[in-house]
Amino acid sequence: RKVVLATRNAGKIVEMRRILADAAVEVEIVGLDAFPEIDDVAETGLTFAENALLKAHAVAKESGLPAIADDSGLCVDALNGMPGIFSARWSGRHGDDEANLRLLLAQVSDVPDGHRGAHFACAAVLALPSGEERVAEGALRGVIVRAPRGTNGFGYDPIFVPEGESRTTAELSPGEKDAISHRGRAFRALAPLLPEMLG
Ligand code: ITT
Repeated sequence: RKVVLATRNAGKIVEMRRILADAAVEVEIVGLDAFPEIDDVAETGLTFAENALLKAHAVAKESGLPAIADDSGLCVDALNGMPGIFSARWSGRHGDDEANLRLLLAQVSDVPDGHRGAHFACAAVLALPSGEERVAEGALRGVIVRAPRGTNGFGYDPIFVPEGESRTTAELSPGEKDAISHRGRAFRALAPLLPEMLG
C-alpha cells in the first residue's frame, strides 16, 4: 500500500513520517519529489481543513495514488487568529520561517504577558483518487514568548510555549513534541481510518 505525502515542507515531512510510523501505520510513504510534474495547488480555502482537502485531492488525482496532506498554522489571540492559514507566507516570503517568526514577534511586542495566548492548528487529510476523503484535526494551546529559544522543530516552534510547559516546542525532544502537538493529535486521529480506506 502506497501513499503520497502532498507537501513540500521539509519540517512537516519529518514529523508526518515519524507520527505515522509511531502509530504503526503500515504503508509505503512516497514524497512529492517522485512526481516532479505535479504543480503546487493554490491554497484558496478559508480554513485549514479546506486547504488540506484541496492539496490532498489534487495530488491524489494527479498521482493516481492515495494522498495525505497537512494544512497547519499558528493562530495568535492578540492578532485575531492571524497568521492562521497564512502562517507559511506571513512575511510575504513563502516558507521563510525566520522572516515569518521575526515579523510575528514584532507584531506582538507590545502585547503584555497574560494576553499572549495562541494555538497551533493542523488539519490532516487522506484523499483517494476516487474522491473519497477523511479529515482529522488537532490543536495545541500555548503562549508566544518574547525571544526565540531552541533548535528543534521548524516554523514558529522557537517562540511557542505549550500550556503547562516552560520550554518552547523547539526545545522539546521530537517525541515530546509529537505527544502533544496539533500534528500529533491530527495524525493519530487519522491513522486508524487509513487501513479500511486503503483496502
Ligand atoms: P505545504 O502546503 O507544501 O504542506 P506549507 O509550509 O505551505 O507546506 P501550510 O500552508 O500548511 O504549509 O503552512 C504551515 C506553516 O505553519 C508552516 O510553514 C509553519 O510556519 C507553521 N507551522 C505549522 N506547523 C508548525 C509546527 O509544528 N511548528 C511550527 N510552525 C508550524
